[in-house]
Amino acid sequence: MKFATKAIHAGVEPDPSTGAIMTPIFQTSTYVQEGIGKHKGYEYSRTKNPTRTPLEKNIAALENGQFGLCFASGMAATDAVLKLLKPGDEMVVCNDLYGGTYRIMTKVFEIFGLKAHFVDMNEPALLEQYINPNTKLIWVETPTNPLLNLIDIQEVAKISQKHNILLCVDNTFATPYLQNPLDLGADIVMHSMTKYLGGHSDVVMGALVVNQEELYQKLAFIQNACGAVPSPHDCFLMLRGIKTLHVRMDRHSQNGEAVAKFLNENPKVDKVYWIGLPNHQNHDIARKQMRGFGGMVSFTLKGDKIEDAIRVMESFEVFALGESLGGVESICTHPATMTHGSIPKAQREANGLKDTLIRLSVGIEDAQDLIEDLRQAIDKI
Ligand code: P1T
Repeated sequence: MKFATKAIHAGVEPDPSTGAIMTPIFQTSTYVQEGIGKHKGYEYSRTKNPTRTPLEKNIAALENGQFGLCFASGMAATDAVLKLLKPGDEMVVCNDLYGGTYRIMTKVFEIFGLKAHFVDMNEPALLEQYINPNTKLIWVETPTNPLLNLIDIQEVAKISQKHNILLCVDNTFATPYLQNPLDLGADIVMHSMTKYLGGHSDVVMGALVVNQEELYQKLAFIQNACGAVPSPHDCFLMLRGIKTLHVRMDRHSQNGEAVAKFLNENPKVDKVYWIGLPNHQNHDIARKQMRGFGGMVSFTLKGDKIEDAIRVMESFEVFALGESLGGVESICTHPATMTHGSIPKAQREANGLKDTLIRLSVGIEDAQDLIEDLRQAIDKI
C-alpha cells in the first residue's frame, strides 16, 4: 500500500458489531472475562485498548515498522526509551534538539545515573570519539528543533551498528510522510504525535515504532508498567488527524517554501533556516533522506536586536504566538524563552541558538495571507 492509502486504512477495520467505518471510542477501563484467562485479547486499558490498537498499527505501518506503541505525550515516549538504559549507561545526543528532551536527559535521568553527551552531529564520524563501552543509545533529532539542522541517519546508523548501540530518531519535524528512519537503519523512531500527526492542535500524544520483536516487548513492558498511555478519545482524534497527514504535509511544504523565499529576499531578515533552500548547509542530506521539506522555518533579523524580534513576534495578526507546531494554523514561537528555555543560555548560544531566533510553524492557510502578515510585522521595525 502507498502512503496515502495507509494513512487512511492501515490498522483500521470497520467495527465488527455495527459496521461503523470509524473506529469507535472504547471508553472503558476494563473488559468482562468469560472465565479466568478467557478474554478477547483485552484485559485492562492501560495494557491495551481497542481504540489504541488500530492507532498503534497505523503509525507502525506509516513508519514501515512492525510494531507501534502510543504514549500520553511525546515526552512519555522519550521517557520509555530512556528507561531501557540502566545506571552507568551513557548516550550520545545531537546538540540542537527540543528543550524538553534535553531537560529529561539532564534533569531527570542524570539523577538515576545516565550520562548524556550533547554533540554536533553535522560530521557523524566525529561522534565516535564519544563512544565507550558504556554507550548504549544514540539519540538523533532531524530536522532539529529549532535550527533545522539535518543529520545523516544512514551515516549515524553505520556507527551505531558497528558498536551495537541503539539508534533512536525523533522524527517529529519530518513526519513519516517525509522521512522513514527505520528504512535508513534506525532501531527506534520516536514521535511527538501532538504535532503534524494529530495536526489540529487538539491532542498531546507520543509514539514509538520498532522492527525488532524483543525491543518491542521491552518497550511494551515499560508502557504498561509505567502507564503513560493515551486516552481512547485522544486515540480516536489521532486516528482522524492522521487520515489527512499527506494532504496537510504537501500544503505545509508549499507554504513553507513560499514563506522561506519571502524571508530570504526581505532586506531586514538576516538568516533563514528552511531545509528546502539550496543554500541550507545540509540541503543535500534533505534531498537524500527526505521526500519534501516541510513547513518549519526559523529566522533572525539583521542587527540582531531582541527588541526587534519581540516587536515582530507581537505584531502578527495571522501567526499565533505560542508553543507547539504542526497544526493547521500558523504559529510563531520564541525558542529562547519558550521551548528551549530549559537549555542554559551559554549552551544554547554555543549550539547556534540565538535569543533573537524566531521559529515559525507555517500552517495551511493561504500562503499570500501568511506572507502579508510577515511583511506587515517586519515593517514595524
Ligand atoms: O510535547 P510532547 O508531545 O510531549 O513532545 C515533546 C517533543 C519531542 N520532540 C520534539 C522534536 C518536539 O518538538 C517536542 C515538543 N515540542 C514543542 C512543544 C515545541 O513547541 O517545540
